[in-house]
Amino acid sequence: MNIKRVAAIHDLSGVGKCSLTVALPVLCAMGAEVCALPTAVLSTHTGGISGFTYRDLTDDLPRVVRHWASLGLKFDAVYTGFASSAEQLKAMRDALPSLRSTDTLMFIDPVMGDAGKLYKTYTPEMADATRELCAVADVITPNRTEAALLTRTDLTTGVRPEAEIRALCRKLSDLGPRRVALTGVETSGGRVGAAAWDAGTEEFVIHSAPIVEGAWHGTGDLFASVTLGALMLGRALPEAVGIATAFTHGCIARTKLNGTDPRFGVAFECALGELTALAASAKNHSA
Ligand code: PXL
Repeated sequence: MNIKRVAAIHDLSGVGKCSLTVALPVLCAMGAEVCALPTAVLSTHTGGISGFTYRDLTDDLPRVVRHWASLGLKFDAVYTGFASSAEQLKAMRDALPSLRSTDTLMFIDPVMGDAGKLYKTYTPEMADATRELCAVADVITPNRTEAALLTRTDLTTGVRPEAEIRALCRKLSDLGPRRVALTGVETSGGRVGAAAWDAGTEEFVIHSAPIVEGAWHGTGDLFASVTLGALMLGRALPEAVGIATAFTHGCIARTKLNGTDPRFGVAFECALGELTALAASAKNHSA
């Protein structure tokens, strides 16, 4: 079986499971080869933890990409997330032609902020550069805050009419990507989940699970990584979003039960076998 290769361009935060420390195990469990290109190295992520160390790797990105290109490497997906600078986001865009072939999936998680605020190290210039990067994406996975920033609309919260969520997804796909997975979508009955929108087919679905009160760090990265893994196993976006929503909810619920500090990420490790089983069943179907 042909192993899919992903270029994962995110930060490496040593503590506080997010970004590469989530993307690597999740995508490997789903049968992909992950080539990591760190955008920064931090002692911890920046959400709710002070005193973190931060090494900006903006200068390294073009050099790594040049070396990879010189080796003739091609990627089935390019997966980007948390960046260090507007310059680095522009460099990601410039790097794409040498990383992609005609059928490479450009999967862009426009990481910028949450709960109505930019992350500590993000600037308005970085938000503009992220919007420009989304123009070359096939799939984007913003949360509600990031969707508002990308579309330059006001953030709305709580349960919203389905027509409003669909219109927001359409605005996001108007920026360039044909497919959108929008997270943090609340539905009635105390549920939250994600919408999947395909501007090509106009298909729109919302998958949700019960809300578990709390601020669950790294769950956007977990959701995006599982969604990408499922797409690479041949699932369509609506199904991939359903898988990622259920998996993310399971990890959050387990973390709540465990009672660990939510700033340090959710308990996903013991559930990686579920993702491997999914990959094994895809392999059996295609065998
Ligand atoms: O999960 C998003 C994220 C990724 N990387 C770093 C972060 C955050 C959110 O706070 O700080 C370094």
